[in-house]
Amino acid sequence: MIRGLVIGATLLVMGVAPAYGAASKTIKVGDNFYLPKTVTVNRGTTVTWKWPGYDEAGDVHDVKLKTGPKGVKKFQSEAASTDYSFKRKLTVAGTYKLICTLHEEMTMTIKVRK
Ligand SMILES: [Cu+2]
Repeated sequence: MIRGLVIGATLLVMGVAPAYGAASKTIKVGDNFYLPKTVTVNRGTTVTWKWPGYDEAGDVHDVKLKTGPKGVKKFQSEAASTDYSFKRKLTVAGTYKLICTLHEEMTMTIKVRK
């Protein structure tokens, strides 16, 4: 009886493991670049763009979805120079092209796996 409960509990934990291990990826926002510039993630990954802290504050940047997979709503962060972050959970597979609207050379690509 006890043994059965333990196995049941173990299966339950395994069953919820994917949600527990939900992926995340952080992108650094610099002058004038995103790092990394190209990244591949699993579907459902939460991507966080992180602006520098006060000590490393630079120019003002934002991040905007220029083109994405069909059906994905465009998004855009605030424009900020420091102590800011912006996150988006990417649930649709495909290629996401992002740009800083203040610096057209500042681009990045995210590929979301199927
Ligand atoms: Cu910028």
